[in-house]
Amino acid sequence: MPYQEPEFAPWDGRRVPLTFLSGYLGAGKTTLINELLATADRPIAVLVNDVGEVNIDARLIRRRHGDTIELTDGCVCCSLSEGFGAAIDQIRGREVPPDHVVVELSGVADPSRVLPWARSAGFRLDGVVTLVDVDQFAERMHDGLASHTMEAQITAADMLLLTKTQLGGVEKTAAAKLAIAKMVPNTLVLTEDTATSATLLSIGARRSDAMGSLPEPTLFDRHIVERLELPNPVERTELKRIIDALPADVVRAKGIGVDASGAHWIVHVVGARRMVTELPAAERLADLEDSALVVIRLPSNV
Ligand SMILES: Nc1nc2c(ncn2[C@@H]2O[C@H](COP(=O)(O)OP(=O)(O)O)[C@@H](O)[C@H]2O)c(=O)[nH]1
Ligand SMILES: [Mg+2]
Ligand SMILES: [Zn+2]
Repeated sequence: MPYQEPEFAPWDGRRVPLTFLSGYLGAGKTTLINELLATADRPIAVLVNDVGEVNIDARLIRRRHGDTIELTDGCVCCSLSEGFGAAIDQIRGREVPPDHVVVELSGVADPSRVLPWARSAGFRLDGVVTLVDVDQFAERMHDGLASHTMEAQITAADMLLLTKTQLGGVEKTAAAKLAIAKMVPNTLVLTEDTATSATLLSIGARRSDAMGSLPEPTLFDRHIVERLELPNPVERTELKRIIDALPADVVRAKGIGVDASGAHWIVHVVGARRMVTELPAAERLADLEDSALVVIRLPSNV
């Protein structure tokens, strides 16, 4: 059933600003949200969309931030529009609105396809912030599918944030800046050291205020999402061996493994960078009923 806009305006007509955080797989969206929340001095509701069936991001954010709603098992721009509508309804039903809503879009989402949600009754679009991982940028832009996705994300942005500039180094950062300036010469580009939560969350984008029509649910993106079961328990060295053996067409993988001593190991694969780090004991997930990796690949014949 298509989404039905409510007839009433909640909160005496006040509209809560909503920010979309976009950016390709592994760009640093969840990390940024955790940083924003750590310094936030006002109530922020967070919606996290993850393409895999295990929404690790939402679980990790919720550990620190109670007001987190997860949108799992599909990309909101392709297939999950009803889930998004339900989440928005849930917030709209509150007596006291949050000060701001931040939506982490999936790494394969085209933000322009979800913009109408930000103009739904009770909300207004503050802006689209797209993160660009300068360490991965050049390599991903050489792939037809990934570059198509990244271009859509960059073009839709009101503000761009370059991430991993230290990891990528001066040359990759400069090359990414140059390519982006050619693509979107009028869009403000920030780096981690120039961005603050105030700049990211008060863009005040001037776009049409009408709700507009939602696009038909279609598969915008053809990344392949798979689930790889992990042994349980699994030792750190074994996890490292498993991710090092992943094929080269894997652009992103993540998951949490638990070893025999009960330690939680979080796995991050972003392109060729493959990491296993220990989750602080305070952030362990009591509800971690299964340990699996979400593995995202590019189809080979694009
Ligand atoms: N060096 C570096 N690593 C980062 C930065 N931001 C994120 N990461 C790492 O990149 C990986 C993916 O980050 P995440 O926030 O999960 O990306 P998301 O998929 O866009 O939500 C994790 O291993 C992060 O620790 C950054 O600014 N610098
Ligand atoms: Mg994330
Ligand atoms: Zn999508």
